[in-house]
Amino acid sequence: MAAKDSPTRGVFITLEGIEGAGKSSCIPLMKKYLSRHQSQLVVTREPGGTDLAEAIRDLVLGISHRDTVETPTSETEALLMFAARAQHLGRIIRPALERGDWVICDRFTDATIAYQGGARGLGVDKILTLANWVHADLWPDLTLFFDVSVATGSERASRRGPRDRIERERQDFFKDVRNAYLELASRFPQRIRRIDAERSIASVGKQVEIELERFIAEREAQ
Ligand code: Z5A
Repeated sequence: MAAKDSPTRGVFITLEGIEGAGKSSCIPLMKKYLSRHQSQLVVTREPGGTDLAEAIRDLVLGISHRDTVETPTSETEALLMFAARAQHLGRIIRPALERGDWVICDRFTDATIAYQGGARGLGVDKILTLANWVHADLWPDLTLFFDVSVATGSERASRRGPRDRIERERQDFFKDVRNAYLELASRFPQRIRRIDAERSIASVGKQVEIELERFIAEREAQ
């Protein structure tokens, strides 16, 4: 089922939140729900989604070279996120949407606005300049923002094993990230839907289904 205003374009859904918010845990449920409405689903993530973008992910998160690579400056971090994004858009996201597929992407430019623009202090304008260069014509149709307190997110993330370079940031950093997301959600209430991710997995899943149902009904009514 493609957008009515553009019969061949698919739908672009993104997931956002601080670390440990529970985004990734909801993807199987989303796939199951959306497959009732759309058979062609592409599930992907950022930074990453292609071999080159995954290599950039390893570099920027300090995964394979944890102790050997120098720490990127905030500007370098933002530019690497957009280098990975440009590749991901060109090789995976745009071709999928052009085929009419629906794309679920774990993080996108809202994450750069929240992490590098907000918490790293680069400001929203610099991030939007890069976004306008790389994807001025393409923003998500729907963003689910999984909102949890920093304490809950951190406790959940700690269950998963070793933390990457960004996950090892101080608690205040994640408070700034969360505040930036809350501001984005209040600025774009139509696109960004807040999920109360403090609740149980089952309850979060229910809220996600309600938001997807609402989104699909709104599209069909257009
Ligand atoms: N980053 C950036 O800085 N700029 C950018 O532009 C982009 C990214 C795109 C990697 O992202 C890092 O890159 C990320 C932001 C930065 N760093 N941080 N922080 P990522 O999305 O790949 O990694 P992540 O944010 O660290 O994902 P995450 O911690 O895996 O979060 P999650 O997917 O939201 O959580 P989860 O894996 O679904 O759940 C975590 C644990 O909690 C797991 O054990 C679950 O079973 C449990 N869980 C989940 N939901 C619940 C509920 N409701 N109740 C109880 N337990 C739960």
